[in-house]
Amino acid sequence: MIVSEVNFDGLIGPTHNYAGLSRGNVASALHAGQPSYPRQAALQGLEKMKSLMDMGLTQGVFLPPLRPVTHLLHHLGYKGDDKTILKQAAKDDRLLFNNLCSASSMWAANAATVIAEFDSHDGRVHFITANLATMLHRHLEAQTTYAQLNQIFSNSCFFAMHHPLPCGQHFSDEGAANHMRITSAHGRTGINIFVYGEKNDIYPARQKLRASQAVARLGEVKPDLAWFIPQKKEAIAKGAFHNDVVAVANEYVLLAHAEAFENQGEWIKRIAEKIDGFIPIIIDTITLEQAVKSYLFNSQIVTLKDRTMALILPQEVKNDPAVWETVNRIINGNNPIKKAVVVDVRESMANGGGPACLRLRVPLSKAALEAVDQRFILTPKRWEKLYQLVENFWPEKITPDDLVLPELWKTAVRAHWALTSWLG
Ligand code: SUG
Repeated sequence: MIVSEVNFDGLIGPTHNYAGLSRGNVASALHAGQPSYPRQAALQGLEKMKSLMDMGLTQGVFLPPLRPVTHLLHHLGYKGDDKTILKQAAKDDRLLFNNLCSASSMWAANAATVIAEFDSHDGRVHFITANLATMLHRHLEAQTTYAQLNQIFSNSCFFAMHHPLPCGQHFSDEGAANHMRITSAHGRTGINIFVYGEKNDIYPARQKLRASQAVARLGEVKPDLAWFIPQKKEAIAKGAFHNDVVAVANEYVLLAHAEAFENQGEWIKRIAEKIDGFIPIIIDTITLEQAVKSYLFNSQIVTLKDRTMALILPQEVKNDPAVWETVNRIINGNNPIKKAVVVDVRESMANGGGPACLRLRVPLSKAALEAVDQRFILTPKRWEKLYQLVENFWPEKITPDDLVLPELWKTAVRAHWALTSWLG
């Protein structure tokens, strides 16, 4: 059966800003309070999508929910119309207000965990919506993400949709950013590796073991195909708040920092015993700090039509000669990765989101792809329209002071309506 992997990228929303909301995310803390450039951010994301389309890959898109979001304020006892309660919240509690404005749904790797049809008991693709319970601004995404996934993958012959897990410290789940599928080919059975964080005194471990176990159960992953691997504490302490900051897999290739997992050597050995032709590329030529700064491991690895693979890297990998040398060593090494494509996603990177964070990968057979709502699959024409729409409706620049201005909220509403009509 022909199966390919479709990347669904989160379109970066018009309120993209730097509020320093993510403890443990070095870039988010570093850029807190700086001006952001939402239009440029969204165009950078769209250019990345176009690079993949130009390589002959199918590319999907998720649309951002409206921000600032107001339903939480009603829930918290605020009364009045949207403008009134937003003004009041901005005055009363600026931190709460900032959470309402975040455009964090752009990081689609945290939208859900996706289980391929070959690995699940019922032969369907399962989507387990992430609860993102550790951080409020991210948790606010969960319900709209669930609704959007239901809309795009509504055909229940092919797709099974799951609500976010209950919240609370035991069930924090951040989706595909902590899940890797290793398989001899996209269309075959694979091992599902769930990477979780153990108790850590410095930063929160954002993916909990119990959550990963529940995700595997809900996705009906065959028991011998669900493996649970602890993330190295040191990696979390150095800023690897998700596994995809230090490791990425594609089919039978694993690219990982040497300090990504606890007992790494043992796990690699076990994967090699299970997967024919497994190629681990373990990097010890750069430190964890260099990995977190450059986001080398937050690259996308994609399989091209000729079965070679390409690395889609953030331009920051070029800033550090040791990292760039490592990239060249990978490309020239004895493995299928033959091409490095450097993309500019600087606006997202400044909040800790590289190329891989911006997309949710979905392995789809030809029939399953046809069952997807095609309005969310980009064609050159649809891409062009979306690009124009961002140019026309997204604000150029946002400073922290702008965030509380009703004029900005109006701009966000106008952009939202423009997107809705684009969707038809
Ligand atoms: O959850 N940053 C996101 C970045 C998510 C990256 N995703 C993956 N690694 N898959 C986060 O930490 C910062 C928002 C702010 O500070 O304004 C933020 O939420």
